[in-house]
Amino acid sequence: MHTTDQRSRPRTWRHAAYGVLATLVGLAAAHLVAALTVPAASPVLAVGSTVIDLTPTPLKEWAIRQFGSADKLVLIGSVTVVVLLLSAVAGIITARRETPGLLVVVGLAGIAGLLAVLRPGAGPLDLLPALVAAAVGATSLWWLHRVDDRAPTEPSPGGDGPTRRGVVLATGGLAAAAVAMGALGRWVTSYRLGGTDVALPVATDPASPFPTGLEQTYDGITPLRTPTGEFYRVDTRLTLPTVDVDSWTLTIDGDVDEEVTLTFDDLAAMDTIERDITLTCVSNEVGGPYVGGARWLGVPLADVLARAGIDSTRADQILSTDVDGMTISTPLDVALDGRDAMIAIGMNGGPLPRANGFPARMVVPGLYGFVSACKWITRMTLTTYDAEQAYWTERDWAVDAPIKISSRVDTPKGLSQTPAGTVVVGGIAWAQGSGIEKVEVRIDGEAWRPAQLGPQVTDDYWRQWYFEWEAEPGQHFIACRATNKDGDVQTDVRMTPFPEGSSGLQEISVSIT
Ligand SMILES: Nc1nc2c(c(=O)[nH]1)N[C@H]1C(S)=C(S)[C@@H](COP(=O)(O)O)O[C@H]1N2
Ligand SMILES: [Mo]
Repeated sequence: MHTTDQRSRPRTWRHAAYGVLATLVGLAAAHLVAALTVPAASPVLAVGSTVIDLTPTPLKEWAIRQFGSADKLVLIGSVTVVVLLLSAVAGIITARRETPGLLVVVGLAGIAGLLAVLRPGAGPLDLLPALVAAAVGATSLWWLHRVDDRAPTEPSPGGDGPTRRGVVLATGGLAAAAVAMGALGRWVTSYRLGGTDVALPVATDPASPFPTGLEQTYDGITPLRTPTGEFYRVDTRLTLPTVDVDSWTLTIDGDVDEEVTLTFDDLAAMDTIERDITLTCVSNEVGGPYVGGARWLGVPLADVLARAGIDSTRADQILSTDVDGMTISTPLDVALDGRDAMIAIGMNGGPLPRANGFPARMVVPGLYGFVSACKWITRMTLTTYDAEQAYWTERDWAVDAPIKISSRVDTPKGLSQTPAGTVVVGGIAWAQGSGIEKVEVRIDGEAWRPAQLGPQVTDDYWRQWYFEWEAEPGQHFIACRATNKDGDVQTDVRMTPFPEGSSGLQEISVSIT
């Protein structure tokens, strides 16, 4: 009795370990397959994000309070612990009755697969990683038991007879395979995502809940928030820089009390704000596409500059330099006038994409990007416009370039054909700093008529609008104009983008049939 007990306990532990190992191998294989197909369908991520979505808000808030930016890690970690416990049970069952034990592993993978295909926007391909997890996990467990069965029940005198060595080789080999596949999966994912894998802090000062945009109701209106991958990109580069975040730094020098250099972790540890801000390019023509709305996470610019001390500076310019030495100037007084200027490290809940400045960029609401939004920023030099000139200043562009009040017709498209009846004319308007008060529509040069406005996000954010037009057959002209909250009306005076931004009204022609 005594001897059986002593033998069966290690035996139980061993089989539990087989269950855990088999599941880890299955998960690693699935993660690798997901990395190559649909990263979000990786069982760990699919289950993890479902759990995060389903976590009641109070619990989520508690986790954020308790663990800060590690909250998601803790939630996913808890799920992993439960899964591994169940895998241990599967291992123990398999030792007694093979098929039911293996079915537990298949069942666990099945749940992950189900959650993966139930995620919004999922397709049949999202099932693949879970299938791989089931096949690899169950096969590994079955194989470990076969190898184990062949090992002697009593330890041989030397402790490692040939078949014991089989067990060691099998477990060691599978563990190594799991680590290798897991690492490869991570590498493939970060390679595909452009290596922008960083931990972001939870905003000290978060943005308000984001409202539902008009695009849900009216086809063709620009989405209230630009999807990250569709954000416009304007810069002087042919290829994107690959910045290693671990060695990246941001230096504040020039006319400061004391030059400082911050690492990404230094920045991320400071108080952060989260703000919805619409960026605009000075090169945007009337009606053009170089404008986008995003939720930015960053450190207030004033706090970053305060690290170096600028109380007694005589500078009037922040000269920002990017990883390759490209420079962008920003008027110091504008940047520090109380607006939400920041060094952004996050965009729409994730890190900055490489195209939009990973790992950090400047964002100054109300200024065109070319005098504010330095991407891949590495240095801010406090200096004067007399002493030093930035890239575009040397090319005679304006130095202080506030974004002009603008509006754009998104739908119907210019020169399109639309059947007569009620036609929804819709688009966006922006007047960063003041905010949009009114948008009006003019058909065929007649009186201006008010459009309906979409939800207000912030005064630094664009506003959607629409106008229901009873359209009669024929050729028609549609124009729009915006008014900001100070009562300033968008000008109809035509200006080219050079040197300080385009102006004028957009007027499109449509044919109603
Ligand atoms: N380093 C660097 N930053 C830059 C630029 C650039 O060429 N190089 N272009 C600027 C311009 S002109 C604009 S409009 C914005 C565009 O930002 P986005 O590409 O993220 O939309 O980035 C600004 N920041
Ligand atoms: Mo720009």
